[in-house]
Amino acid sequence: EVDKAHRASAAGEDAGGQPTIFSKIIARSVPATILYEDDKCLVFRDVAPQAPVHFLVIPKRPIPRISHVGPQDTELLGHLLVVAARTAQAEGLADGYRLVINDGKHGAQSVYHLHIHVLGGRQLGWPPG
Ligand code: IU
Repeated sequence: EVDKAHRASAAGEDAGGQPTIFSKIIARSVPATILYEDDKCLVFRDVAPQAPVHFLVIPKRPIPRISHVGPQDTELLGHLLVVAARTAQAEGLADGYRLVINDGKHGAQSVYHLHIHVLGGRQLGWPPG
């Protein structure tokens, strides 16, 4: 099971063996509004925003989900958080914002390429649904 997940991850594929839409956004074969890019990550606006500002921070290396990470991912995950915070600042979210990572079925994850949601620009409620 672990081997299967690692093979899928290395290939940028979901559980069904298909490349995810986010691999296509990284490859520029599907358009997106890109806010930031470096050698390790890409930041783009969510196509169905749930707040006035809603963008996604994704690693270029296609880790399928947060529950699949290991110690080798520590530096990359830290980088994604720093980029999320810096992009939130650049987007003017001085009054605060929320980071969300959905994992698996109960987490309502729909795209199996790890992504950090950043939502802001309005008062958010708690707890989430
Ligand atoms: P989730 O955490 O896997 O549920 O979030 C996937 C997000 O990806 C969701 O907010 C979608 O609106 C978003 N998204 C996108 O921005 N562009 C796309 O082409 C697709 C999904 I498909």
